[in-house]
Amino acid sequence: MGSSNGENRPAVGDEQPFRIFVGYDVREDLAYQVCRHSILKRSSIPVEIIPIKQADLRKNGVYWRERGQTESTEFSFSRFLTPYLANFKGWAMFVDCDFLYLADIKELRDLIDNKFAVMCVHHDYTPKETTKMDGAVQTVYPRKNWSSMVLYNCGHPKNKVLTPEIVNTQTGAFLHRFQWLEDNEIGSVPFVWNFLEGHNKSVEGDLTTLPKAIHYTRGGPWFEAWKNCEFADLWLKEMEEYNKEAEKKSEE
Ligand SMILES: [Mn+2]
Repeated sequence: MGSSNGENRPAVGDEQPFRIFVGYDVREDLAYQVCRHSILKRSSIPVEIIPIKQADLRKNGVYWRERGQTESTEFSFSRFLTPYLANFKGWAMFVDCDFLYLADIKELRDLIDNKFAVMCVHHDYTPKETTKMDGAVQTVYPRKNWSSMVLYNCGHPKNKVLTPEIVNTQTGAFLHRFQWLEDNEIGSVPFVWNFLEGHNKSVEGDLTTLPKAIHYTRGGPWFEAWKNCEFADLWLKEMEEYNKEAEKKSEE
């Protein structure tokens, strides 16, 4: 099992799949399918991919909050049910559906350190100016985009806070800024695991800055308006592969 020898490694049995909860939105089914495909295809460890579907959560009585105007996706808040859905045991990952994986998820899982309650990319969104035009304020807030890909230490006592009751009633600021945690309980992973299309850049000649997971946070090629965005070709290639395999399966 790799070269890791730290005693902070999680107690993950080889046979237990790594659980990945993916935010699902009915308008972006294809994005979800392609994201899932990109993880499974490159993974050298067993993984279980579980879509977080709001309709199912509502049916099961674990999600009941009304949809607010600031919610851009169906999983804006339900994502924080990840530790609950993982039975508050072991580690599990949450990721938006607008990600494309280019690397083995094992590399990310191997970064897990039990001393943290969560781990994520610490994006720095300090704005140069807040643009105010016709009363429209650019939404810039601390820890923006941190919650889009999170490794949750589901068994960590601090994460017990994330009950359905709390997830359904707490503010966006409380949840998205991880306010149930102290700063030193939030571990950091390299930005290449949440490489923001249109924001992050690779440095020429520096292989450590090449994206391992592209986040089409502004919108991806599955939307007409974004079909020419950066890295669109990579996503479209993955989509073609997914389509071919789905077609083959339906013929069987
Ligand atoms: Mn996103």
